[in-house]
Amino acid sequence: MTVCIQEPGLRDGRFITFEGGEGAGKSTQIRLLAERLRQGTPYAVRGVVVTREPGGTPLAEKLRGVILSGAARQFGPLGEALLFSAARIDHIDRVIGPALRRGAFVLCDRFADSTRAYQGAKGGADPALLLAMEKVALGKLAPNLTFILDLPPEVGLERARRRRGEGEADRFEAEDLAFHAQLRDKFLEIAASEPQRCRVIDATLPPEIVADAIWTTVCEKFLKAFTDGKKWA
Ligand code: T5A
Repeated sequence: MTVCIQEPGLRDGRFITFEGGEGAGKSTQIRLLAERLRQGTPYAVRGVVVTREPGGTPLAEKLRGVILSGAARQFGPLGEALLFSAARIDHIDRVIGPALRRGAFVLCDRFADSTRAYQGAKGGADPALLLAMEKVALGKLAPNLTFILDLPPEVGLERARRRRGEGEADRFEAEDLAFHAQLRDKFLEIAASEPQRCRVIDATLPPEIVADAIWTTVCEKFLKAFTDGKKWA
């Protein structure tokens, strides 16, 4: 199963994850970045794969349904973390690993940092156990870049509430404000502890401004040689 980012076949692929609290704008930003990457960068040819967690494969999407319905809540945070990890292993095996080997750009809506933050929040699962589980699930795979879309939890929850209208809050949206405030702290802690990998983006700004900040970082990190030789709109 283990995917090794140092394998020659994986060298050209790029794995970018988007993290943050509820309603932070991850899906919106992934859509905008994918559009830009598909418009004439080398990745228009190599492929831009948009995917999400929990989910991304038929089996992982089934687990998503179970987890977000709240049916697995009785297992506790560690049990839920095991389910997220099982879904992640399938996702890496069937979608992320093969796409990176093809040299594609993989944009993933949430990944392992969400397990660290959500299942570790508010006296949840032991962080050391979560990290051990992460090592088992990921092997040597790690995102090349992680955007942490940061905003006050009240703002994100209100966006999520407005979007779902009359629909019910899911398993995690329904947690109290203290839980969501801890999530924000945990994501910022992860960013501070891994500054090479993580970029914190102010997600309260309008979507186009957030998209420009993300694009600038992606160009600097991955498209420098290409942008230097070409004029970009
Ligand atoms: N989870 C997940 C775990 O507990 N552990 C794990 O290991 C993993 C992988 C997934 C849930 O599972 C949990 C975390 C989550 O609770 P989900 O439905 O995928 O559930 O939930 P989210 O990932 O939180 O996705 P959302 O769809 O709620 O939020 P997004 O994708 O961050 O936000 P987006 O782009 O859909 O935007 C939300 C609304 O805000 C507007 C959009 O138009 C939309 O209406 N918006 C903005 N408004 C103003 N300014 C901006 N800059 C805006 N950007 C977007």
